[in-house]
Amino acid sequence: MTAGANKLEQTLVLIKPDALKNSMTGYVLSQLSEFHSGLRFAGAKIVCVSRMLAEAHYAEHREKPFFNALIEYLTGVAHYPDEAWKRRVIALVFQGNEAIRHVRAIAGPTDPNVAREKLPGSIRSMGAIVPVRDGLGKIIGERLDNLIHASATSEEADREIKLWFKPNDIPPSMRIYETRASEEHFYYKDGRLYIKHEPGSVCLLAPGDTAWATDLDALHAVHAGRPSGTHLQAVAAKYLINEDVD
Ligand code: 3AN
Repeated sequence: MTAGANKLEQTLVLIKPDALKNSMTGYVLSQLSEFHSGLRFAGAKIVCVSRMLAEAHYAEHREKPFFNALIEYLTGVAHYPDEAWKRRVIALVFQGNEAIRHVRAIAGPTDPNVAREKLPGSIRSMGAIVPVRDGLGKIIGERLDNLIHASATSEEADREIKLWFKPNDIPPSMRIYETRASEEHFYYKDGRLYIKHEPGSVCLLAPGDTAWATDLDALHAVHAGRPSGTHLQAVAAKYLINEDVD
C-alpha cells in the first residue's frame, strides 16, 4: 500500500567516506538543511557499506576501468585501509519539490575540477582527484573523491532509495513507493535464496514485514526461477546493512 498523500519527489544522498574523513559532514548537512534547501529529511542512517551493496549501487559502472577504485572508495577501504571500524557512509533521503534537481545543483558536477571551474562553492568543488596505483606503484587511473552522491534522475532515485532503505526506515506518511506485507519467510545465504531456514542463513523478511513491492516481486521471481527486474543481491544487500556477517 502506498501511504499518505505526500507525493513529493525524493532523492538519495550519500555522504561518502572522504567527507567523513575530512570532517565535512556538518558542512554538507548544513548545505542540505531543511532551512537552506527547503527539503525535508525522510530517512537517515549510518552504514558500513558492504562490497555487495557498493556493487549494487554502482552496477551501471561494472565494466568501467575505475570500477574497483570506485567500490574501494564507497566501502571506505580507500580512506580507511587499516581502520575498518571507521568505514562509514551517511545515507539520507530528502523529500520536496524538485528534490533531485535541487540536490544535484547543491552537489555540483561529478568531477571536482569541473565543479571548481563551473560551480565554485558547490559541495563537490571541495573534492579531490586522487591517482589510483597498481601494486607496483604505477598510476593506472584516477578516482574522483567528490564527497557526496546524489541521485541523478527519478528512476535512479527510485532504485537507490529502495536499495539503501527499508520501508520502515522512512515514516509511513513519507513513503512514496509501493509497499506490501510479506506473506512468507525469505532467507539468504551465500548468494542463494531460501524460504525455510538454513543453518547460517540470514532472515531477510518474515510474514507481516513491510517490504517494497518491487523487492517482493523480485524475491518471488528468484524463488520461482523466473527472470527478475531486481537482482537478489540488490534486495539482500539492504537487509544485510550493518549485519555482522562477512
Ligand atoms: P554522479 O555521481 O555525478 O551521478 P556518475 O554516476 O557518472 O556520476 O559516476 C559515479 C561515480 O563514479 C562518481 N561519483 C565518481 O566517483 C566515479 N567516476 C565517474 N566518472 C569517473 C571517471 N572518469 N574516473 C574515475 N571515477 C569516475
